[in-house]
Amino acid sequence: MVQSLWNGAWIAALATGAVVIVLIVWASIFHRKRRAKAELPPQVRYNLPIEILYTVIPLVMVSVFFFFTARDSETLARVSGDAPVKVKVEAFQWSWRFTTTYKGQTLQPVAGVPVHDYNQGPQLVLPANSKVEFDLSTDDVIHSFWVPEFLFKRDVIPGIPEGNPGRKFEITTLDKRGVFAGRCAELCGVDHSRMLFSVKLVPQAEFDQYIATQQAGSAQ
Ligand SMILES: [Cu+2]
Repeated sequence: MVQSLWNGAWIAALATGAVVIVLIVWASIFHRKRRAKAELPPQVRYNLPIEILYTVIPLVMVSVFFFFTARDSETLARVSGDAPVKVKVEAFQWSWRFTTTYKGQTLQPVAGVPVHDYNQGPQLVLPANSKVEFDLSTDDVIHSFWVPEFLFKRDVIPGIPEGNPGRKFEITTLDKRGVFAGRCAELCGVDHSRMLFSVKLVPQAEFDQYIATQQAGSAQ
């Protein structure tokens, strides 16, 4: 959905740009000032039909953009509440703490420190092709949770109380395995660029195994 919104916005912007450029070129070639004539060309001031056209066309264009953006962001912001995996994301200067809850079990948090390479940052393990609900919070400044491969980004804003729907979002993870880079996308201080993490997507069976080993580890 994000990809098609992005593509559609580019096509619309390029089409608008093409029309504008063609009109500019056409006007500058065919409506140059004639050397022999010094008088003003015909004026279109107070020409009601043309002024209505100038107003209506941009309004229609903006409305179309707005319609698709509002429609898609409404869908993207929806949280069903029935995601099997829930992740509490705590952003801080300058890393992340992830606490995963799965089937009623909450794992030990995974926390990181500022690093130069996302592979060294804290790693969030998630099942592939599964619904995951995120709850974002921070105690210091505004951060932004961003996994570029997910085509989704959400600001982490301090001061939003727990349970507020504005902290939550839900995605269905990609249907492939791999380790994907994650970063903070809001300039949040001196080590902002080192606020890196990774998301590892694994098949469901491997995720269950991971949960089991984590629980065994935390029980000792
Ligand atoms: Cu940050």
